[in-house]
Amino acid sequence: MTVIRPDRRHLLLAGGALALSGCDGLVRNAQAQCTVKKAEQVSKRTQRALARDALAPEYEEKDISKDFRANGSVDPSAAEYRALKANDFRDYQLIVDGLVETPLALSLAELRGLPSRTQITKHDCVEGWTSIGKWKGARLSAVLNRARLKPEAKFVVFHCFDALDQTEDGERYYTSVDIREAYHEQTILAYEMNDEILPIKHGAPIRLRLERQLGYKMAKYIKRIEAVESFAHIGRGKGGYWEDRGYEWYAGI
Ligand SMILES: Nc1nc2c(c(=O)[nH]1)N[C@H]1C(S)=C(S)[C@@H](COP(=O)(O)O)O[C@H]1N2
Ligand SMILES: [Mo]
Repeated sequence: MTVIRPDRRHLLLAGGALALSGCDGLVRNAQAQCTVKKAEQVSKRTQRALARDALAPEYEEKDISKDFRANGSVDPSAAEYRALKANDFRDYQLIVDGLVETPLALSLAELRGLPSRTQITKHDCVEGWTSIGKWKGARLSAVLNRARLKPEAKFVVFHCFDALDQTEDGERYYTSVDIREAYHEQTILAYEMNDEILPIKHGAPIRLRLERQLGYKMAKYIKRIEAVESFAHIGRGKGGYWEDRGYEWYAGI
């Protein structure tokens, strides 16, 4: 009986365990090798997936910074924002649109009713300072599940109320993440900081928290979340206000 050696190159090219249906047709010895290879590939893929989805470190109450720094916009002057603020954000609605089956307009009460997460994490700004804070918010995954992303959606873009130059027609802050980051467990739309309603200077009524990237990815004053296939049509096309000015799009810490 001839033992057919599994073609290594073929196995590598197959790229994923699911594509490796070839094991079945092989004689026993080759089948065993094939199965081992399959298991190795699955474990490599799992390791990569775990590294990508790993949780950022979380801290204890005692670690919370006494004076969490505020940065960038700290009190948007846009008329639309000031009007909402004047009424304690009772009329605020988070718009979720773009490549979704069900566009949403969620009130703060609705956001508070969604599955939430609380996390004490370290914020790391590209300018070289860090602060530790406690955040509570709706899981972005819950919001996106409700809106039902279309299969073409690859990124979500956060459109904010503020312009850094504080003029009415100034370019508004925006940034974006891919769907995988959007679904990460620590990606939340925070409405509370240190057990209190999110303060204006930290992004009221809603700011993004994701904990494995730098501060500039964490949009404050979110007005609208847009699911897109590409961000070529937004701003200068690099996926964010600072990204358009030379910062990395993936700002891993
Ligand atoms: N809308 C908006 N979001 C923003 C910014 C901004 O100017 N506008 N600055 C970013 C930067 S550079 C940092 S470090 C954090 C600061 O968040 P904090 O004010 O809560 O510390 O917000 C980020 N998100
Ligand atoms: Mo920052």
